Amino acid sequence: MYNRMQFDLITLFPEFFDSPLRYGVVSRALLRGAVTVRTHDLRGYTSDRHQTTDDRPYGGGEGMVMKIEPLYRALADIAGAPERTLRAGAPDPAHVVLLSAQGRLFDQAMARRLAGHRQLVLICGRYEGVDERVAEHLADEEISIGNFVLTGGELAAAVLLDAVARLLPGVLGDAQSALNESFSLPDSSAAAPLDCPHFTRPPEFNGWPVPPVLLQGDHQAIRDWRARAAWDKTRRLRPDLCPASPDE
Ligand code: 9D3
Repeated sequence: MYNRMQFDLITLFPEFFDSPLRYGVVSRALLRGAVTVRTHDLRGYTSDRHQTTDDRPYGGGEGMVMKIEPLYRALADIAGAPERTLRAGAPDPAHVVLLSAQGRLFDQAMARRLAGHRQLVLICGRYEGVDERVAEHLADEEISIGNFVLTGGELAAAVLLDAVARLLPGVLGDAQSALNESFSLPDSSAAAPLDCPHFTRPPEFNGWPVPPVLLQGDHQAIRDWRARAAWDKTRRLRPDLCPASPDE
């Protein structure tokens, strides 16, 4: 069968993930056993009466910082030796990701690499941040999903999980195979446009026509139109993905 993948989510809001896991391709992957997901309530790994998960920052300043001890205990429970250095010696170690606004930018190449692990542990931060010793000693890597400010790591973890799960063998049907698509080219530096625009019936709506070439059955003309339209739109909305024009 598939080499199924285990996700372990460490969070203060375990119920947060109920909805993202309930729909479409991801829910099917769960039903088919290609993916398993466990959520772990960080509060369950506190040891004080008040179940404290955060504390004031050393050196002063605004906001609270997520403490290392509950995260350490959660990792020990989920994946054995929490220290990255110790874990690295295990035969098939879990890969631990800290979601944080300071992390490396997530992209399709990272999703493909992460899909190669048997177990991914995702640490979702809250508050102003996470004690830096987590990134230094417990996590294998620190990932951000984009240059915008979220209120915590949960949404980012759900995004990462979605992007990775769909790449696992047997998750997508052949029809929507993840292989032949924009962003999953073997060499991301090779020039390639994003997907071309799509249309379906009716042929005209509200006075807005579908490009006539798509209705006429000339398959070479359709291929040519799609290639041009894909480049036109990519140039317009994603100039960062386009080869530099000769005059600049
Ligand atoms: C004073 C600066 N802080 C707030 C503006 C920094 C900050 C702290 C905590 C910014 C974001 C967060 C919470 N964000 C995440 O945990 C997070 C995140 C994100 O904010 N953007 C993109 N990816 C991610 S992954 C985790």
